[in-house]
Amino acid sequence: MKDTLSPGAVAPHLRGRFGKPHLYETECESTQLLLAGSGLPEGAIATTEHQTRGRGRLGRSWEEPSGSALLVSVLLAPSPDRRLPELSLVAALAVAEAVEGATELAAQVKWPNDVMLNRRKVAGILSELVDASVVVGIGLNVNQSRDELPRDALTEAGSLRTLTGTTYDRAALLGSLLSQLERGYDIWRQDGLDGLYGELGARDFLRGRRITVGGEPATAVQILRDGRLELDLGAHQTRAIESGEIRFER
Ligand code: BT5
Repeated sequence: MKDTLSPGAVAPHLRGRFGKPHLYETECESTQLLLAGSGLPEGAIATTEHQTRGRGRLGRSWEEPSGSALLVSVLLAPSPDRRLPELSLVAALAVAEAVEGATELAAQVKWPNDVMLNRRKVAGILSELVDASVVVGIGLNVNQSRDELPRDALTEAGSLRTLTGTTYDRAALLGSLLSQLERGYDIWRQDGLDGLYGELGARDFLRGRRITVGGEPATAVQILRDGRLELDLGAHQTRAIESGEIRFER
C-alpha cells in the first residue's frame, strides 16, 4: 500500500499540539500558500503529495515526484522580536533529529537552512513571514530513487532511501518531526537558540570546513548562539554573517 500524508494517516502519529488542524490536498502549488492567510491557529499544518510550484529560498524551486517526499508547512506565531533565521535553524534541528530517529544515522544542519545526511542535502527549510505569523516549510526527501532527485542541485541531493536503501512511512516521520519541532520551538521561545545550542552545535555541518560565501573563500568556524555563522577569513580576521550562499569543498 502506498503511504500518504492525509490527515487520516497522520493523526495516529500526532503526540502534541502541532499538527492540528491539518489541511491536505493531493496536489497543490505550494503548501506554503495553503496556510498563508488561513487565519488558523499556531500548530496548524498543510501537507500534500505533490507541489506543482514548490518554493525554495530566493525564488528558487523545490522539486519532487508525487508521493515520495515529506512536504509540510507549519504555522507558527513567535513573538515579533524574535529573529526568523533562528527559527529555520530550530526547524532544521528538528528535522535532523527526526531523521536520526528513523535512520539511526547522524544527520547535520548545514547553515542556514539545510539538513544533511552523508554529505547530501536531504531536506530544506523555508521560513516566510505572513502578516503576524511565520509559515515554516519543510521538504524532506524520503522515498525518491536516485533518478528522481534533482541532478543539478546547488548542494548534491540525497533521500533517506538513496542513503539507507530503505523506504519510510512518511506519516510516521511527520509525527516524529512535529513532536521534535514542538519541543525545540518551546525551548527556543523560552531561552532562544542558547537552549538548543548543545544539540545544534553537535550537528553543525559546516564547522571547520573550507567554504566559499558568495564566491569568497573562507573557513566556517561555527554557528553562533544568535544563529549567525562565524567565518575565519585568514590573517586573524573573523566575521559573523546573517545570510549568504555557502558552497563547501567535499
Ligand atoms: C530550500 O531552498 O532548501 C527550501 C526548500 C523548502 C521546500 C518546502 S516543501 C514544503 C514547503 N512548500 C514549499 O513550496 N516550500 C517548502 P533553497 O536553499 O533555496 O534550495 C533550493 C535549491 O535546492 C534548488 O535551487 C535546487 O538546486 C535544490 N533542490 C530542489 N529540489 C530539491 C530536492 N528535492 N532535494 C534537494 N535539493 C533540491
